[in-house]
Amino acid sequence: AQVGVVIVGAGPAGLVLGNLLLDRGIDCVILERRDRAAVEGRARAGFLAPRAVRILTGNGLAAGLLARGQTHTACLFRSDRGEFTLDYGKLGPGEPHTVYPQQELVRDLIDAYLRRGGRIRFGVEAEEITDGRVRVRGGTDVTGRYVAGCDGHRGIGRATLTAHGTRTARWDHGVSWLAVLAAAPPSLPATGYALHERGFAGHMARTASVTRYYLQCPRGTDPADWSEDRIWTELATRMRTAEFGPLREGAVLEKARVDLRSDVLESLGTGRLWLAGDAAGLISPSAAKGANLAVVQAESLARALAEALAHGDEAPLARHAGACLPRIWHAHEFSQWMSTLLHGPDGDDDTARYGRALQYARLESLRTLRSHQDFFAENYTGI
Ligand code: RFL
Repeated sequence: AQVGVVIVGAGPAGLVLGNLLLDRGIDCVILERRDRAAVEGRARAGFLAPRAVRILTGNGLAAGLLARGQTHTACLFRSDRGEFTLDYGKLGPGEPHTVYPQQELVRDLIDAYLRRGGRIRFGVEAEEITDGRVRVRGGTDVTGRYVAGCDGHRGIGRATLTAHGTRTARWDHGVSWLAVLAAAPPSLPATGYALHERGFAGHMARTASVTRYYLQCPRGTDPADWSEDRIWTELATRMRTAEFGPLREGAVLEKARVDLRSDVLESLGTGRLWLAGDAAGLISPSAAKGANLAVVQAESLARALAEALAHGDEAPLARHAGACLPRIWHAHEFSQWMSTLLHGPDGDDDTARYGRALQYARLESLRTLRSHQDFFAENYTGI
């Protein structure tokens, strides 16, 4: 039997979409390649923007994050010129982030979806999407009036659209980060961005006992080459602990290399296949927008699919794409801005010196000019 919407992927995008479709009385099924424990254990994002929090709250999906999430309103920048804190919660629109680990959000969204009577099939991999039909590896096809590709950047949703001619706009930031998850309480009361001649280092809270750190590293770096000792020594150097005080160290729970790349599809879907989240575009993690864009797009797609199904008319989906793409590009523009603030060019030729001097000029504007601080706050917390 045909369902209203087959959702491929149980990440933040697919799960928000599934919950919102059920609330609108639309029959759907989620197909997820991994098992439930793997999906619920995958630590990635942590910073939720006010708009994403409002969407989750407004749809009854925020009990966990409101109870256990932490409010963050400040970030600090360190360099060889000293340190300053930006209270972004008091600048621009004056809004905070809510820090809540992505895997906990995913857990909450799965619980909520099942409580609403939703169907989700774990360990089921979509292999091919043709019109509304999803071919499943080793199983029976699942057919929907629509298919929502929420299966991330390497998923079949994106591959299907691009195979049919949808083009991509792409940028390689040319840098990588070693993303470290440490069993250690945060070392700073704020998100920390350290500029250093050895490369960027970042500090982001997750919970009272877990902190994420980032170390800029060369492309091709093998995380296995980074022992705990080497990680903490390098973090101490780049975060200038000799000057500003020690980090609170702990066991390294995970280390992975993230190559900073961004891309956006020129269209979010066509006909019966529509994408949301990382499937529709990858955004470099420099401004922590990925999970937020996933939530915002899923909410918009849910409304559009509901209208399209009610009226048998695809115009709402075109309007959804028309409204979302400029938002996605706005987030990319700020992420790009952040990336050039955090990463100076390598080398010591004229061009590298020019790039690094601009990086410091940008940092100085952020330290001293209220207009730049307001710009930062508005874009840092905005979607
Ligand atoms: P996800 O979360 O990748 O979920 C896609 C799901 O689809 C499944 N799947 C399939 N299922 C069935 N059949 C197939 N053929 C399938 N192919 C794939 C996968 O198993 C998976 O469960 O995508 P979604 O929902 O679009 O969500 C996107 C976010 O996960 C992502 O943008 C963020 O995690 C990015 N990100 C951050 N975003 C933020 O907003 N704030 C942050 O602080 C932040 N920090 C981060 C991040 C990403 C990171 N990594 C690992 C790249 C930190 C890191 C280190």
